[in-house]
Amino acid sequence: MLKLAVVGRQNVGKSTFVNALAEEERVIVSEIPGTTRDAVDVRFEKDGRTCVVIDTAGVKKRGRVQDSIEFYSQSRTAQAIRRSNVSLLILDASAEITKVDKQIGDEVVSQAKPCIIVANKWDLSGGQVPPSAYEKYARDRLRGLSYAPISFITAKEGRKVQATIDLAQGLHKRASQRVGTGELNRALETIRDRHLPAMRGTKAPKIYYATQVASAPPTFVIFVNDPLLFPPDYRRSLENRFREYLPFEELPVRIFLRRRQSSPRGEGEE
Ligand SMILES: Nc1nc2c(ncn2[C@@H]2O[C@H](COP(=O)(O)OP(=O)(O)OP(=O)(O)O)[C@@H](O)[C@H]2O)c(=O)[nH]1
Ligand SMILES: [Mg+2]
Repeated sequence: MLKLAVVGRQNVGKSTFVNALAEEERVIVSEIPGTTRDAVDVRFEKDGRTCVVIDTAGVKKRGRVQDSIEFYSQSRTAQAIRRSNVSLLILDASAEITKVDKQIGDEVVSQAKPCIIVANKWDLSGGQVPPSAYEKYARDRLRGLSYAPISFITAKEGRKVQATIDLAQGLHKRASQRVGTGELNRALETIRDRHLPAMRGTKAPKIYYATQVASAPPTFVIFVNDPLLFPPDYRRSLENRFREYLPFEELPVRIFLRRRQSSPRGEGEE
């Protein structure tokens, strides 16, 4: 079942989005920041399928002394993300992307959740801002979420709301799938042949084979001669290659490197 966490800072239009989705007024919307006080599960049927959307209280900018309401909304947001299978990070496209937006994005990344960056209030741009320019800006600000697709919506008019849900449904479905060992290791061979990390000292890094150990998020173990020969930036690039060469485009993937003396399948040997 699709379970969406609708997260973001105050007043960006989260509750408006939830109502547009449910096609009725299920939660309170107002121009006053801090309208939603607690996370609520809104359950509805879509195309004969049950779907749950978690509307959350907007996260407020952190004060110098954090008050209990701020702390509460942050931890409730983290909790909603945990309970979801896809998170929707709602942004107000007519305003700057702030530190709070980034913090919430980082929470999504650390939980390795499929995510859509939702640029809401697109009507207010009045056709002046090309989507590609906004996307560039958002990607620059939300570095960790590089895997997440962006959707431009006007929740108030229900525009692109359905398309966003269809996208979420697709992400959820693909995040739950497993690839066969054959396909996985063919992709790994290509990656290994094209992009090996540079040699460190005298020892050459070697990649033997991989196995998928979990889905949602897709999680892999790659057996190598020595994990220490694979620096963090190479590990990140491996994640990008996995998205590129396997059907995990636009999804978070987790990769663990594990030591193995040599490949039992005889691969990766000179
Ligand atoms: N122009 C425009 N205004 C919007 C849009 N979506 C929401 N709004 C307005 O933005 C204000 C805040 O909307 P809410 O849905 O209450 O925002 P929220 O994110 O749930 O806010 P909190 O619950 O306080 O965190 C309201 O005045 C909405 O009418 C949109 O697509 N375009
Ligand atoms: Mg709200």
